[in-house]
Amino acid sequence: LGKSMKDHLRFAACYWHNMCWDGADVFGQGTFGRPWLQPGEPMQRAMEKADAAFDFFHKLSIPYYCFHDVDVAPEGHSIKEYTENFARMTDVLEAKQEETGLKLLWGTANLFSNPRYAAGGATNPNPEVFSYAATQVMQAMNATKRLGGENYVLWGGREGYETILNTDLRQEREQLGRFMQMVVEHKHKIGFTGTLLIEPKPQEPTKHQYDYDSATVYGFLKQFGIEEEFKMNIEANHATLAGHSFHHEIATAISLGIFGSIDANRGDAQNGWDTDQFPTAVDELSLVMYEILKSGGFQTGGLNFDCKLRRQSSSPADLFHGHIGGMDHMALALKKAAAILQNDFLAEKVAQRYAAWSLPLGQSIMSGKESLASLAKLASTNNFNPQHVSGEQELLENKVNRILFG
Ligand code: ASO
Repeated sequence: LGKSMKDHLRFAACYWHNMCWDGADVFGQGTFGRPWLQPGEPMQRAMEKADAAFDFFHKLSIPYYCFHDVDVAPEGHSIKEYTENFARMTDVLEAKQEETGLKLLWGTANLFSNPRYAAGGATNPNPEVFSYAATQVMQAMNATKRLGGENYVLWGGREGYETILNTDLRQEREQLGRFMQMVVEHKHKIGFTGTLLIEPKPQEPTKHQYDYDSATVYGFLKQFGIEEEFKMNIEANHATLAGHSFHHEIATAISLGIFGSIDANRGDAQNGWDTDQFPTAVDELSLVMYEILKSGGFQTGGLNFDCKLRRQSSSPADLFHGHIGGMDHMALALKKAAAILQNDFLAEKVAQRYAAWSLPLGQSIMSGKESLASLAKLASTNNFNPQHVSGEQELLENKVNRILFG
């Protein structure tokens, strides 16, 4: 593998599902009753939450964590209060990181929970909402830089629309594009050396989300000339909601040169929405790890458990079981991926399949020397009668499955 297992498995736990969610869903109230989620003085509760969070992360021996601005600090009633609270909690996080040795995989801003974002943050018809969103992202980027964060994530939670009848698609895309350009400008202004990550997701929470999947996001980045500035944070469950497999989304992002990091969870076929279950599908995870290993492993990204307990499973001990199980499954997947890579019959078969493209005809086509007419002439002069190239799909699937399940 060229690296130790630990270097490949850059695990992170998230603040939001573990510390901020009480088990509430659209059909029922919270079931978890964590002390720091009870009513009380907001900053006091934020401090208790930070104590519990770092105690939990430390006991898990997980190397990284991730957070949104409003997971760690109370929003307050004004921008001033928001900024002060967040600055105070950034100090707290910094001290706790030093104490525990925990590192920040990425920070981000929540532009989707507050009612002001009901019609989007960057894509909102009101430029004042856009400006509020800009404030939050600037503060969260600054905090991420200060805390030594290795990446900054942008998930466009509410950047989408419910009906085209009241939506100016061109205007909203332009707004989102300008917003992302500002993020890039700010990154360079403050000298943040981490990676900017866009996280695609379709279907939810708005009926149509602009950042539908990897390929859509790539097209969007190209439109605004910022494709060199972003990589992607790919989530298993988001991939399946887009009608893809997790494997497909990772392989697509790698092939486009924009793979960055992972939100690990379980995207099983029965999911009707983003259920954020702990990852346990070893076969899918192995193929994902195979792609990542083959492409050289994680650079600044890692494996963030964007996972939550089921609401009937309120015991804090289950949080440990969920994460430990997730880490075990990922480690097993890494071993299986390494086994596929050793004597890499897949790479060999793929290379054989496309070998003709390195011969004179293939090279001449790809170097731009040919046209439709020149190829038509060549094909008829030489009386081309090409044979079908076998994909050997059954053979390869059986061989891979023997490693995964054998
Ligand atoms: C919560 C979402 C997750 C995303 C995070 C960042 O569940 O997919 O990574 O917010 O905004």
